[in-house]
Amino acid sequence: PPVIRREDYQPPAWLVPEIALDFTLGVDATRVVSRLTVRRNPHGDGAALRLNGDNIAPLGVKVDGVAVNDWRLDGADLLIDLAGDAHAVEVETAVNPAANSQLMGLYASNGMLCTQCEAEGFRRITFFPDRPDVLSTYRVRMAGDKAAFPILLSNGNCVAQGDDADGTHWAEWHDPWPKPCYLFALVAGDLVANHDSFTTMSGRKVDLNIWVRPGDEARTHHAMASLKAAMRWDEETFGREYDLDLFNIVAVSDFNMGAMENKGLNVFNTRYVLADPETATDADYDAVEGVIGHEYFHNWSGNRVTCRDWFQLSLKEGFTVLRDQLFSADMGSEAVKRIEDVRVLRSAQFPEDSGPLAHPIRPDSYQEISNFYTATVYNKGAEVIRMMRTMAGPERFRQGTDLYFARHDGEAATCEDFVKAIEDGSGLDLGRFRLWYGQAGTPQVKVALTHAGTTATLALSQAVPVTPGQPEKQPMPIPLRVALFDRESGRHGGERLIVLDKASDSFTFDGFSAPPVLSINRGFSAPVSIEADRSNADLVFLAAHDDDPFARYEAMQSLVVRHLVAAVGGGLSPDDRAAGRAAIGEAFAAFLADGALDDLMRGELMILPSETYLAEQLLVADPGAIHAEREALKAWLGHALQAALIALHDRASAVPYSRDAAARGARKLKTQALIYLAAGAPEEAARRAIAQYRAADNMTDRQGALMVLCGLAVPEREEALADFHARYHGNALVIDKWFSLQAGSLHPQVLDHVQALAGHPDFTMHNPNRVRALYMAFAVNPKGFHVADGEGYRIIGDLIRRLDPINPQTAARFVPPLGRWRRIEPGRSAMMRAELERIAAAPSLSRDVLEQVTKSLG
Ligand code: DPP
Ligand code: ZN
Repeated sequence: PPVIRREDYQPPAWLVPEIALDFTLGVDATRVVSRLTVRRNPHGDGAALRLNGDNIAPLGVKVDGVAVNDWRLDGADLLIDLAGDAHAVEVETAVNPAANSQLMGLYASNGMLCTQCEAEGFRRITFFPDRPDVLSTYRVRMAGDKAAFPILLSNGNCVAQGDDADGTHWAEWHDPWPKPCYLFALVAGDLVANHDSFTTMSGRKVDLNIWVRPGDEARTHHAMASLKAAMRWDEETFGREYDLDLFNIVAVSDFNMGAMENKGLNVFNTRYVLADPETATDADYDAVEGVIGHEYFHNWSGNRVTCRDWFQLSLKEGFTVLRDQLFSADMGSEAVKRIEDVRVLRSAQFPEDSGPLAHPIRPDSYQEISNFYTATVYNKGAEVIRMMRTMAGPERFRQGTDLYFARHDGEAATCEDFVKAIEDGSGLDLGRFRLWYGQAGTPQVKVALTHAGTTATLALSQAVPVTPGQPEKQPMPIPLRVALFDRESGRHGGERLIVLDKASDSFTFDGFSAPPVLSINRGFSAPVSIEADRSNADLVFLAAHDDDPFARYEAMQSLVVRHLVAAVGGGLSPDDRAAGRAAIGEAFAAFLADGALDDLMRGELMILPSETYLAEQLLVADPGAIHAEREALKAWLGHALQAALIALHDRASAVPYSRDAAARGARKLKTQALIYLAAGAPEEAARRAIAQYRAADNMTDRQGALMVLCGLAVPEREEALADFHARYHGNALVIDKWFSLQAGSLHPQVLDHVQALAGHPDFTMHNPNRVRALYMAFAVNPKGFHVADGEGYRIIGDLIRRLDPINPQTAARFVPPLGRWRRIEPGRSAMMRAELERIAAAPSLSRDVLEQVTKSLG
């Protein structure tokens, strides 16, 4: 497949200021007539009009009202030579939505029609310059059977509608805001809405609708509350007001992504809309709030200012992820949100950055753009912008974003435009900081603190690792929030922001008569990994005393990482092992008992570093050893702290259900306590888990109990699984949980379970949520995926080959776990590699899978 390069960017030869689309809807056949007003771009190269297509044929082409046949096809694209500088071009196509299993373009989902166009789906509907720097105003007419499609929606405002005598009806929509075609959307189906409204800061009333299948209305209230909160928050925090009189959200159960920010008509995966206490966990509620915010915030960061080309994807995604993170932090606990975001970064992005698919947040090339909707572009992209905000401070950062929106409103911009606007607006010098956009790899920062007289000296050095295609790296500016604690008082004299912008540097701190305790990268101010030589005693001190909640969590994590990495390496004497466990146990007991901590934060501190993150610490990891050592530590803690954990579980179980922070914290603790008890006192855990399951009046408690039972070989496991399936039969999102909990479990027979579930009548390869529920849960379950005989790799390899012809975009997402082979011990490594080779040898792979497999082997 051809490689697309950022440096080859050329402005479009033709612009399309207006498009009128006319749809005659049918589930098996939809006809599309597209009328384009095209104008030669004075900055273009004078070439023919290139209209991209994918899997469609031109049924008729007219230029200025006259049928022509001197068009030609270049691959899947339609080329038309045009003599003048402005023309009207009309093209007719037909598509079969029911046969569209890729879920890109126009497709059918449970009898309803809907679209997904980002990144390159519009070309599967009609011929068009499918690139984000071609912006048009849209007029959309659609007509179809009124019984099958009572609701007809598109972007912007509905300007006319009517019934025809033959049982069909039609609607016309107009979107006044010019947009690239990836933001086009159409939905037709039997839907009901939760209606509400929002009054903007300038007093305009906006109608809000959340459209779902009949019966699901009662589960839309949290999404609606989140939407209104997001609209208000964006006004208050970024000065951004909504710009249409109508905002529609539609929930669809067959969807590749989480959701899509189409102008005025967001289309959502049902899992990020539907929530009630009986069917959604607290984490699900948080995810709904976050994704509703994310897509809404795109209205400015993405839609009003869009991307020039797909290499600039992080321009809208990194920025919008940062915006949704700040929103969620303001809605709930800032400390817990930060910890959760870092946990995601470390378990999803760090491995990407150190593997064969590593790429900068602004990639230089791609074969299939769908493969670049990554944790790097999204989450590291957000971290990079967060660093600018940390260096500028929130007020000056806001001046930068105000300037960015003012300067580029209505444009297709670049990452460089963004950085320049932040630079000009905030007064920061971001010269070398731009390296963060171009260099892949997680910087490693080495830290040493020395003390002499009354001065403490912090010596820092950085190295950015080699990544594919980038053998040489330059040092980058790394902002680090630092505090030095006095050991006696347990306090520090103020935090300092230092910026390490060279390969190495040192910083001095005066006024310390004794060596202080170092707290560094507080709040995770930079997305780097820190190597600091700190004693267990210092880490225990910070875990108990640090006033930065992230640093407190981090001290606990470091204590555990250091212990487990040494244990896995075989370098722990029995005495060292006992001392390491004692230090961890001491820190654990201290925060379990700390009356000043809220329970949400306490629950966070209880979560051990993931096996993926532990593997990241090693050049070559043995997943079996990591799993065994981590489980052994859990068991030791569960046993040593049994009484405290039981008391915690009892206390938390007495708190009645509510959505407030205290009750959510109690629910989090219940599950965490059971996790440790399951490892250290399995019979006690099984008794408590089944009791919690039976008494549950909410999904958080029920799922937590079932998760723990799933990992235990006890009869209560089958009872609870059968009850859960019967109770929620027909509720797709909850049945997804039933699959995930089994595939992600610690049960010794997890492989057999996964193979049996693949043949379950509720399993289908055609629903991405269900595929991910079973197979992604399994692929990220080290116990199953890395089973020593390689069967886990075969399961994922087979899945990729079977799913690829159906849904290549989703299939390609399963390649990265196998792509880790270089960093895994030799026995497993060879089997992972062999599995990739088996996939590569399959006939006719999609571009999506081929790119990922080739790069993973390369
Ligand atoms: N819908 C995806 C997102 O919002 C892609 N834009 O991130
Ligand atoms: Zn997004």
